[in-house]
Amino acid sequence: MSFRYYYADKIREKVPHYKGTDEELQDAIDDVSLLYNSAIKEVEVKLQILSDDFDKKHSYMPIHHIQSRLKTIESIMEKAERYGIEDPINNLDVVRREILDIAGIRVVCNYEEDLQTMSGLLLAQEDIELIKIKDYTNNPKESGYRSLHLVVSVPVYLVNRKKMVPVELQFRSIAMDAWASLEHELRYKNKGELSQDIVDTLKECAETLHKVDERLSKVRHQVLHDENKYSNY
Ligand code: 0O2
Repeated sequence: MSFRYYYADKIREKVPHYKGTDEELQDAIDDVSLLYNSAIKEVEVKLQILSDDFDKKHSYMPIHHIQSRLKTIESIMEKAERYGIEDPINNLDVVRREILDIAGIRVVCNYEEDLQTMSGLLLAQEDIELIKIKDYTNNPKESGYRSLHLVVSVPVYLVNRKKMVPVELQFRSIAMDAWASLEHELRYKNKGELSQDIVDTLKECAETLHKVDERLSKVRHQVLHDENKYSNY
């Protein structure tokens, strides 16, 4: 993943209020990109190592796949304005303090119970600091969405300094990931507006998938002849 993919002259028209030169704007953007991309890499490696060790110890990999993304500068500015940050492009320090999902990682696990296992293992690491947790696994959102959201702070070591950088992690089951992608696309295609009928149907689908997740988990334990094999983590 390259960190130098924004170019100040191209985004200048999107942030006309920036007070510095093009070089300063490019520098500021590169700084943000380098830090947040590095933080994503650090956390991805940690998760990969945990998954590999899990496989070695239990012949089982809890993580199905991992996706990551860096918010675009336009999306960061849009969110900053929504958060009421004044003149965000000239106040990037405030933006970085307030917007905690500039770096985002989605951890898609095989079974719902793996969300707690993997998030717990990550949080137990001494250089990981928990900033925020939103647990929608047992308390789904109105839409039916279930996931475990964490914001953690991770150290990034640069040439002459260490920076703690926030990363948002979304832990989801495969079933909920499929639902969330489709629901997000439908909402996006319809500019966020869906009829009550559709909203209700999507919620029912989410509930059905949650029941399927629970059943699959039971089947897994029956097959393994073990009620709570990984609960010690
Ligand atoms: P993207 O590009 O997916 O990241 P906050 O971000 O904290 O200001 P909120 O809504 O309180 O706002 O945060 P929350 O609940 O942690 O949710 C943020 C992200 O979770 C969203 O990011 C989605 O990725 C996902 N999400 C939350 N609710 C739903 C839902 O009902 N359906 C789907 N499909 N996804 C959801 P963004 O902001 O959409 O952008």
